[in-house]
Amino acid sequence: MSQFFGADFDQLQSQDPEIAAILLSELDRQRKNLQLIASENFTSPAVLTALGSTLSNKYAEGYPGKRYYGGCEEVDKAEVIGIERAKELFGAEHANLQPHSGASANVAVYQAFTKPGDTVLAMSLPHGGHLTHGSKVNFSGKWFNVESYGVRKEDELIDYDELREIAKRVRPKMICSGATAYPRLIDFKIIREICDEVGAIMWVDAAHFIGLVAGKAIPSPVPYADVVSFTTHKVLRGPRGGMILSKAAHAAAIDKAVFPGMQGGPIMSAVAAKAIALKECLDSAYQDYAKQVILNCKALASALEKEGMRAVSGGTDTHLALIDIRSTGINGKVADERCGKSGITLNKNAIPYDPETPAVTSGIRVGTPAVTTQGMSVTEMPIIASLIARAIKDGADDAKAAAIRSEVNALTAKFPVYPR
Ligand code: DSN
Repeated sequence: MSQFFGADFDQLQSQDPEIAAILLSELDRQRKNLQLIASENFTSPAVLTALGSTLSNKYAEGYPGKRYYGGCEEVDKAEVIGIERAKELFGAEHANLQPHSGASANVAVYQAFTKPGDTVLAMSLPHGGHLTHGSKVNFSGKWFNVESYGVRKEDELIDYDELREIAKRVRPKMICSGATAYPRLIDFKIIREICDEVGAIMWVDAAHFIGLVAGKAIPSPVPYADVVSFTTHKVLRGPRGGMILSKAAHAAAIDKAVFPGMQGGPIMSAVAAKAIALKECLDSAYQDYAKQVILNCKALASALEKEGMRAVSGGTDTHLALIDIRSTGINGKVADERCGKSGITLNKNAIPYDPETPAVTSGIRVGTPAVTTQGMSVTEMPIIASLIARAIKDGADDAKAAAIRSEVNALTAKFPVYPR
């Protein structure tokens, strides 16, 4: 049976040893290094099985029961199950599991609620937003008039008074909240009020934190928002992909915007994998996991502060921390490189009001979804913080980087990933 699920690795090795070797060495990299990229995780073997299944062969343009191709009986069942699980998990009125990615989901949101040239208000990218929230190099910034709000300089928290003032001035069609590098909770009640005051659609891009919502570890935007878009592969721990939740009143607009508005055939292996991940999230063990992700991140941020670095906004309420590393005398780009050489995978990241360019930055972003999946707890966070601090300081030296890397390997060996 295994060959039907893409699991016949021996066959791949004899057919295409070059690619087989890459699959193995990537598995090795994921097992041995510390994975601290806040938007990554280790999905379950069950999810990987669906991704590598024959569902990948099926064209299924349209929606369950209304497809443009025959032979969709089986994939229809998977999509219906996934939609029902998403609605149950998030208490949502409508769910669309077809977007190929978070960025694709966001294209659909723009298409459902706006026309090119309309004004949209979103968090500025340098303060933690996302490319699809109006960056000039992205379709959003090219086709829409995107105005931005940001965080206050004093406390690095979203300035809701400023947000309201800008909204009243620019009268946006849609207000987007959600970010990729904002470590704090967002007040969705205030944002709903502002949207109502100016007649804007409330869009939450929950890609980063939706897994924490699924695990009931932080408040949900779903009761407040008209539409919530997200990726399924971050804390949520599903396959790489996107999803959209909305109020029932917007269901037809969202579905039309995804297909035929923005995509052709959905990737049905990914849709089935999303359904599996949603079932996993409905389990109480996932709720424990989501809470542990936050506890670990708080512990990591505070341990990095003890190592002499500064957590932006003074800490975190979520799965990620943004660390201002200027005290080390090393910029984000060099820190990222030195950590990589030492077996620690993280990313350089701009901090609010960063004096450096986005390619250099004064910060790093760290996240705990992956290390928590592999079973690490608050006990390991000071060890990780010390390894990061040493890598930033000494990682230029090959021998010192190798020594740190072997300590990283010893630590990760105690928490094996995909042990089989
Ligand atoms: N690339 C994602 C992240 O790392 O935050 C956002 O899309």
